Order: sequence, then structure tokens, then C-alpha cells
Amino acid sequence: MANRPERETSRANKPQLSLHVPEPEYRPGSEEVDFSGIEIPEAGAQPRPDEACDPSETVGLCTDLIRVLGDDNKAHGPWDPKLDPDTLREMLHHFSLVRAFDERMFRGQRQGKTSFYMKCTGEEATSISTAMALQPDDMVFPSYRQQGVLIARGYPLIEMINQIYSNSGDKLKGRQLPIMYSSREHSFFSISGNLATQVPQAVGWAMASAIKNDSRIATSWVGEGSTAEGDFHAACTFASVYNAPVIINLINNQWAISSFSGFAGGERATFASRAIGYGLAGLRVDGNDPLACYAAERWAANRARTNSGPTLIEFFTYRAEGHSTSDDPSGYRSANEREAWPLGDPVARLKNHLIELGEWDEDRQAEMDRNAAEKVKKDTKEAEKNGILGHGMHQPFHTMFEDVFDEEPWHLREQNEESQREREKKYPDGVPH
Ligand SMILES: Cc1ncc(C[n+]2csc(CCOP(=O)(O)OP(=O)(O)O)c2C)c(N)n1
Ligand SMILES: [Mg+2]
Repeated sequence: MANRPERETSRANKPQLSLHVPEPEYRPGSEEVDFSGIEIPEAGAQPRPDEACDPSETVGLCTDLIRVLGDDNKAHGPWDPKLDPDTLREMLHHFSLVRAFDERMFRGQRQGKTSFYMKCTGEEATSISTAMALQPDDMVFPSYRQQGVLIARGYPLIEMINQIYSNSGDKLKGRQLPIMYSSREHSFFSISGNLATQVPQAVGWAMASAIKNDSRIATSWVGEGSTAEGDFHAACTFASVYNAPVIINLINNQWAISSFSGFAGGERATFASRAIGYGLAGLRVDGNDPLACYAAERWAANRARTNSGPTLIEFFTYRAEGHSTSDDPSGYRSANEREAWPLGDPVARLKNHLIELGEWDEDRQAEMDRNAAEKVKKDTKEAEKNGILGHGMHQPFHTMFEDVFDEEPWHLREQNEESQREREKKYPDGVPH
């Protein structure tokens, strides 16, 4: 009793508490967008520790920004991956293809051929350049904006379009939201709409790979907004505790639909610095610098592959377009942000680098872009032969209940039979399919 503090009777003299609600700097109508507060270090100025280093040696890199391509379009410093011109042109070709693909699929949605599409404009390097730094059979657990990974892995565009149209050629039989691809052959795990679930899955897969003494590593991609989910933090803990051979790619494109990065904790600390508390190696990378993206991913892959530890990489970038075809960003952010973004456009930066090397020119670029658009157009037409959204039911109805379990359990069989009975009632003149 004696130690109990006296009960307060009045709070009148106490400071009033207040809640901080983050607010983005610019909203629609902001004419002057000024990103000069973002610190952009010199390309080539960041140290490159040994891939097998202790995570503590990467602490400085969690607040720095790894950059290779300078304003002079040349590659600089210890992170220069020294890729040969053919590899750089291959990367540029994937960039060109993904941009043409995004354009056409976006238009397809507007024409009613599919219900949904998501572009990755401005973020191409975070999926294409990183995928190129991995082995083709490393397992990837992507989010929904990594179509570049599939394109870099040579997945047929026509299969992607079939899935987007949910048509009779769709290998996923219309069961997934458009763009939520899956390909076992391309070591590409099924995309889930439940944000961040892919991160613990990647860590778990990596742990299993280690348990089996396999040599394949796992990688995951997660948006900065999604890191506010508990799954992300559980995944970091498991990755660190078991030294899982995994890379967590955190794509900080500043926006999570209409919420800015401040709502996921971006105001107080960089996203890469989450790594420090978990004992993970952490890197913060210019996500619009294709060479830096490649180099960082390769560093982390080599580290994982040699049991040296997992890595969290923040790719600092900007979502140049709307969140999806269901979104209109002019309702919540300034239209001038895209132009003002200080890290430029990844496609233009790679193109200019190749030109600077004397290995490319504008005419060849125009031809590459034309060919990419032609290829996408041709494959779209081909896929359309398998049907588009709303033009009939492209998959037999009963398939809805199949393939989840090896053997259909009794309760699904019951539901399947009931659904057939309902349909017979609804369509007395003959059930479609
Ligand atoms: C668990 C969960 N919460 C919310 C949503 C709705 N949602 C879909 S995308 C999205 C924004 C995610 O933003 P971010 O992680 O930054 O990825 P980005 O879209 O920028 O690539 C939200 C809130 C969801 N799909 N799943
Ligand atoms: Mg985001």
C-alpha cells in the first residue's frame, strides 16, 4: 500500500496527447512538386561489402542508396555488375516487351476483354533486372506487379493473356483473378491477392530447400504498403532465426493504392532498415537503376546460395501509373509527381547507358519497341481465339471444385452435386457446359 502512487484527481496540468496521422506532401492540385528533400547520393559512392559479411556491415547501406548509373549514363563504382552489351540489350528487350504488354492489356481492360489489369510502369527494373540476376530455377514468390519476372524467364505471353482473359486456354481454369499467374515450370509460385502471404511462404520454401540440402534459393517481392502486415514481420523473424536462403525484395514505390508510404512506417525510418532489427543483411537500392537492381540481387543471391544468410532489399522507386485499372490516382496524388521523380525512368536509363557505350541507338530502340508491340498484338489476337471475358463460360462449371485436393473430399463432392442440381433447375432447357 505504501508504495502505491497517489491517485490522480485532476489531469488539468498534463500535456494533452495527440495522434500523428501521416499526410503525403502533395495532393491533387499541388502544382509545385519538389522532391529535392530526397537524398540522392553519387552513383558508385556506396561500398560493396563481401557477400558473406556479417549483417552488421550492411547497416550503413540500409539508409544509403546503392546506385551504379550516373547522370553521365556511365556505370560507376564497386556495384557495377559489368554486364556485357548482349546481356544489357536482352534486359532492354524485356523492358520493351513488358511495357508493350502493359499498354495492350490496359487497353484490353478498357475494351471489356478482361475485368482487371495492373501495370508496372516505372518499376520494370525491380522485377526484370532482379530476375536476370537469379538462376532460372530459383523459386520466386511474387506479388501482383512482377509480370517482368515471367517475361524475363521466357514465359509465353500467350499464356499470360489466356490467364488475363480467363478463357478456354487459361491453365488456371478461370479460378484466379486476372494477372494472378502461376507456373510450376518457371518456378513461379501462384500469386495471391492476400497481401504479404508470399513472404513467409518464400521463407518456408527456402527453409525446406535447406533442410533437403538442395541448392535452390527462394525470393519474394512485397510492396512497401504490404510490409505493414504481420506476415512480413513473421517472415523476417523466421528468415533470420534459421538463416534461410532467401531474398526479400521490398518494392517501395511510394504508394499503396491511395495510401502513401508513410502509412506503412516510411516517415520514420527507411524500409531497408527494418533488416537491422531482425539481424538480416539489408540493402537500399535505386530501383530505377537497372544495373544497381541486378547487382544487389546478385549479391544477395550469392549470399543465400553460400549459406551466408538472408537479405532484405528495399528498391526505392515510384509507381508511375495508377494502382490498377480500378484506380484513378488523380483523386489522391499530384499529377506532377511522376515527372518530378528524381530517379528517372529505368527504361530510358538503360537505353541511354547502351547508347553511351556505343552499343545502341535511337533507331534500333524504335525498331525494338515496334517489334515488341507487334509481338504483343499477334499473341493477343491468338489468345482471343480462346475467348475473352463475358463471351460465354470458358471452363466447364464443375472444374471449379477440382484440383485443390488430390482426391475430392466428400464435402466438395456434395457441393459440386448440389451446384449441378441448382443449375439444372435454373436452366431447364439445357445447362451450359
Ligand atoms: C491483406 C490485404 N489487405 C488489403 C488488401 C487490399 N489491397 C490490395 S493492393 C493494396 C495496396 C498494396 O500496396 P503495396 O504493398 O505498396 O504494393 P503496390 O500496389 O504499391 O505494388 C491493398 C491495400 C489486400 N489485397 N490484402
Ligand atoms: Mg507500394
